[in-house]
Amino acid sequence: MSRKKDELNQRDTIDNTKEAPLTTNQGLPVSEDEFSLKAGERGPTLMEDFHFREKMTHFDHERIPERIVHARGFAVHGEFEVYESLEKYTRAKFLTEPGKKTPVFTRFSTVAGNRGSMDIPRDVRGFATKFYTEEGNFDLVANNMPVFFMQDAIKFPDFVHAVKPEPHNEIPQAASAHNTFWDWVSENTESAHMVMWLMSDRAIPRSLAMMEGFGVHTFRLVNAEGKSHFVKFHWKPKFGTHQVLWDEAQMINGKNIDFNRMELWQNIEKGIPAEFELGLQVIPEEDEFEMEFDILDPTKLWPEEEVPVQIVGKMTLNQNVDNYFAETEQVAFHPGHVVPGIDFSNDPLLQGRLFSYTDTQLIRLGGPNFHQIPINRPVCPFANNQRDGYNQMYIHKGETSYSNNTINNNQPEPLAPEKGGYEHYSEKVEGRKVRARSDSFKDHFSQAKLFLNSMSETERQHIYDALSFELGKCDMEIRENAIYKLLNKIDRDMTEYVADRVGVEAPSEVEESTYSKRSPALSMENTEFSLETRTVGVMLTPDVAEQTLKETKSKLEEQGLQVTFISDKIYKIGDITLDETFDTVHCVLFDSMILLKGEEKPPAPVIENLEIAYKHKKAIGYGIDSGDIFDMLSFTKDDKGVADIEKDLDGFLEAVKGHRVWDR
Ligand code: HDE
Repeated sequence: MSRKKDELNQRDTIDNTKEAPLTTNQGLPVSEDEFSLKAGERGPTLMEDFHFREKMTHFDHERIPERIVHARGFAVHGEFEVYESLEKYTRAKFLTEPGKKTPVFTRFSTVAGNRGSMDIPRDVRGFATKFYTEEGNFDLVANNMPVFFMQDAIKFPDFVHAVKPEPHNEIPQAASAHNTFWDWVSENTESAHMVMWLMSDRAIPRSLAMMEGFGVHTFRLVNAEGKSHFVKFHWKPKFGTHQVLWDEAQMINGKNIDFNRMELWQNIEKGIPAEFELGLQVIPEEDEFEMEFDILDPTKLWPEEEVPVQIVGKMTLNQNVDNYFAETEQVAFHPGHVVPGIDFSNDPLLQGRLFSYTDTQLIRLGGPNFHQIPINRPVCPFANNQRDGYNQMYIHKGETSYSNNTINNNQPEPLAPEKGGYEHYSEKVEGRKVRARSDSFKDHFSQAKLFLNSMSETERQHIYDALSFELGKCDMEIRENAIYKLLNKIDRDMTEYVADRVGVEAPSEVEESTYSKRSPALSMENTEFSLETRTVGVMLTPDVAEQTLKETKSKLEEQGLQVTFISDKIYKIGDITLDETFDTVHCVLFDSMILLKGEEKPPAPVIENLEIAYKHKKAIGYGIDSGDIFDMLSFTKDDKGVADIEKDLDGFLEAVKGHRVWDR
């Protein structure tokens, strides 16, 4: 168990699984909880019923405002360990003491949808981690995309208003496929690079454990000698970075709105953690101006081929929460929660975030003491002269709440930097007060093109299709603007394709970016591939032999696959009870499908499930006696990624491991 979870369990839980009398909040045992106090059996309820009043009042106040962005989230406890000391870069203790396990809490989220929206809209994913270090909390408040929509925080409210459901009718939920989003990005072309990411398969992740994480901004690491390096933070998932198809995502959202969160929850309950390695891209301070873009610009990434990602540690997420509201909903992240040895850059987006996050908690969590909520509390001691306020949970002892004082020997007292006190990096800054943006931020299109250049053929096609879907949902004027002002500045081929699909005449002038570099690391096809946590839905007829089922299951499970037996109703074959029916699951919820059939005709949904799995490029396996099913299907046994699991199990497994059979 992670130490934070240990601490929560020791100090802050009420265990309702243990036998205990039902009481009011004042501790008074209650003798009746089903009938309110009335004047006569059929008479009015009495004001004096304090139990009814308390129960109802508490219920009436159960909700807090959801996050303005990242409302839908799912969080997990775990731990982080650095591989080797990073003392050459930073004095942060959790990054310089290999062997030390730092408790962490990671919240994954979608951005635009509300708390009850679906798990796989086309959207950015939040990936926020709180490290409970001995020097205080460090929050790495990251996303699964390495750049952002704008270069200056002052535009964030405009952008969020544009992407959220439209204000007059609250439509659409959790989607960027509407007029106001496309209007905004067309008029604010600094978003071009991020729009490419949003239209890519990164926006529809197969699993929360199959996403990269990026700190987006340039931060600083400062070592004990005071030397500073610029740094970008990365998370690299052990299982690789993988997606679902857009058509599949739309079906999953209907069949199981909780698809991503349920998978993570269930895997952790089964003892399969989600693992991510921490990576750093580092640029020494003296090389600040060596890149072909401004490293303070949050719409630019540092190509990994130019600035390699050094893998420095591992995060293991292995414990589910005990209570969603207390932990996942009340956790408060802030990019300004840093520890000695980690500092900021002047990225104007980061600078604005440093204000916004505390401000938002004040309304969301109801006052300035949200750091005292168990999930937000540091695991190290904390003391200062801040007092009182809503929801004060501590009894501060002593007469002084000010410094300097003599009465209390001036305690608590600042600590010198050599002893661990935080010291801001003493960067030299000068300039006139201006509302302006540096010329070095003006190139909006080169990296949008870099991203497109780096895609595989399939990934590029998916971007074209996503654009055709999204713009197809907009009014004609908006489509034209997006094509003329945004797409045409990035890539001509993309512009012509999308213009044709959405009924817009392609611009006569070719204005595409001529940027020709590629960064292979940006393609999801150059990532890890693993069978671990992959799922297979095995469809059955009742006359399949028990032995066949057992053997198939154990062969697949040996490889790390998770097997679900499906048929038209729940029945037993020998001592095996089937897991699911076609009423409860569908092929879109699995990575691969197998048909095991005897003499009996398979249930009708088998054909639909096989056809859709094939369309979604999934591995398809069939057992002995299942060969005649192909007479009823639009594809054949010889198609790619279709395998007889008796004779060619390896072929089937290879197709599952490859994630999808793109060249089918
Ligand atoms: Fe956030 N963002 N953001 N953001 N953000 C919030 O804080 C904001 C940005 C990110 O699981 C809010 O507590 C501004 C970039 C994550 O609780 C709010 C700007 C990145 C989460 C806020 C940005 C992020 C948030 C809403 C532009 C990637 C969810 C609730 C200047 C590096 C954290 C809250 C969680 C949440 C403001 C841009 C990541 C309103 C003003 C860039 C993962 O404070």
